[in-house]
Amino acid sequence: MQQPEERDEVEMLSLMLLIRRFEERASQQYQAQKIGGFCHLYIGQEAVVVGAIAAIRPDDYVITAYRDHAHALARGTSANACMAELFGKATGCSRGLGGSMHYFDKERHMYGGHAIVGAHVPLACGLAFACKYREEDRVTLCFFGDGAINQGAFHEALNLAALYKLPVIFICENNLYAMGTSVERSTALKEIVDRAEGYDIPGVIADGMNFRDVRDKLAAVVKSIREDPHPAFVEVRTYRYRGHSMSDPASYRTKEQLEKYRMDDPITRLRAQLTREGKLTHEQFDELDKKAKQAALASVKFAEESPEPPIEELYNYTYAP
Ligand SMILES: Cc1ncc(C[n+]2csc(CCOP(=O)(O)OP(=O)(O)O)c2C)c(N)n1
Ligand SMILES: [Mg+2]
Repeated sequence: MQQPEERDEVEMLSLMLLIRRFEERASQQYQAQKIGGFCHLYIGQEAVVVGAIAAIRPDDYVITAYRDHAHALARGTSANACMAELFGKATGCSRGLGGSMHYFDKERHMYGGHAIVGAHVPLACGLAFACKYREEDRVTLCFFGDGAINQGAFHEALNLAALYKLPVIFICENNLYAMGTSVERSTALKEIVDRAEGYDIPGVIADGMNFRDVRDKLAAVVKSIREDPHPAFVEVRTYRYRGHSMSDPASYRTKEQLEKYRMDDPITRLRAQLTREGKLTHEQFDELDKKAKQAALASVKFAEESPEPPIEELYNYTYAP
């Protein structure tokens, strides 16, 4: 089987570029009022999900909160299906009925897209329990923000995961803010990773601006879980360049702070690493970026030309039959 470090890093860089260019287009289409409802962009955090995906197999499970475009794209859901979902079209990955916060792709084991902060953390335990019960060696990656760690559901889930030794990795994407509230104002602990210790779950910190650090830390955790099922916690330190959602001017933080993280951009960093090592030329990078931009643009055309879901669909899929 392919080992994580063998996953082509150039391919992973292209994936980060696709995510970034897709979201830039989504932002533009939102401003043009082609997209309704909420829309939370992931720009700046790309190395977190791409690093994590590089450490797992396609049959492992992924579940996340509402900042979910990147998680679906990283799992291989097409840019077309993702953009069509934002447009509320029938060709979207949730048939146009979910929108930005409720992406879903069962075939690729991407189990949402969940809008209630912390509510999907127990669901991750359910997914992991199912895998363990069926004696499969799959791991479940559960992504959530720094804002979720003070929710009751989060604590109940970690406790049960530890008791049942569930093969689940809790990945806290610590981007320093939950809406406009900084993590220092919401959380008494200095280091979020210490939350795991209270449940006897091993914890590790990864640099979310560095693809290789995220991939390598995750790969080590995944390896130990496959050998002997247990939960783990990874705090990934990252930053979102945009506001919480499209309607947030992000005036609660300084220009200097944003600039500091932009200078440490995850795409620029991986590009520089690969260029320095002679694995990527400037021309090749430009070509990858051009392809990502074309895919994002084509997804807008696809979404625009796709049909609306039929009105009879409106009340379908709300409850399981
Ligand atoms: C239970 C609940 N309370 C409040 C909200 C409103 N809300 C939406 S996002 C959010 C902040 C969450 O921040 P974080 O978990 O750090 O994720 P990030 O947006 O940084 O990715 C809040 C409070 C919600 N969706 N669910
Ligand atoms: Mg946050």
